[in-house]
Amino acid sequence: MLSLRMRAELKGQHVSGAERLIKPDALQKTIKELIKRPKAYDKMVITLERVEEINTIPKALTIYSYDFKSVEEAHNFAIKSLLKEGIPEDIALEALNTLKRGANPKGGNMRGAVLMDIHTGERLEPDKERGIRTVRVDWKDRQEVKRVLRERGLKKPYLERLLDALALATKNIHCGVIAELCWSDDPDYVTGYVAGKNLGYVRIKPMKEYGVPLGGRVYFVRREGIEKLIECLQNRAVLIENL
Ligand code: PML
Repeated sequence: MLSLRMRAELKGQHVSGAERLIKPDALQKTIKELIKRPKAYDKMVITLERVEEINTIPKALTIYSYDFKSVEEAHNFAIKSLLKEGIPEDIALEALNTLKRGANPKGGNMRGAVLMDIHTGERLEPDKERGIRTVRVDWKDRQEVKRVLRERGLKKPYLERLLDALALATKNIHCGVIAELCWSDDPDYVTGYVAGKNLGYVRIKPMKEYGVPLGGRVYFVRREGIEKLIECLQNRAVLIENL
């Protein structure tokens, strides 16, 4: 199999990224698809790697969706949900505030995720500007999963986004992340989610106001075994079989 990754920047800021795990004969078609994804960019990096060993996850996290009238209500719901997964309220609040102000200490977004200690709220990612990127994850049969989601009433262009985020969150929990908080850095996209083994994949709207370019991911983790967790997130290749 091949891991094909695309990331695009505009004026030094990350604007788009995607990954596919594919058979070599799907390479050209998939490159064409990925390079069309960013709306505007001045730099694009395509990475192609051969992957020898693939693990499979039989079932993705279950999807739930909730809409709220305001960001404040949505955030309160996110905090309550995270509490069910054992994340203390003050740590969940710290995570929300981190994404609100921009997780990169130099300003703006990070390319990867924040790793937040569930007990202390301390940030544990070794590089605080880059963060940790979950890569090497995809659907075994992307077209079939898309078809099923369409049947459930989910429409383009959000489908691809949901597909990618759900695959990523499923791998994160599989690797040992306790829970995740995310919303997009796309100013036109205000749906975010919290995820966890018990919670499933809980889509929440609106996690920010329209027009805000700040977003990202916080992974709630235990300090013990952090090296093994990072190794899994960054290196283990995983295909998800079903919704
Ligand atoms: C992103 O754009 O990277 C994050 C998308 C989060 C929500 C995806 C969804 O479920 O609609």
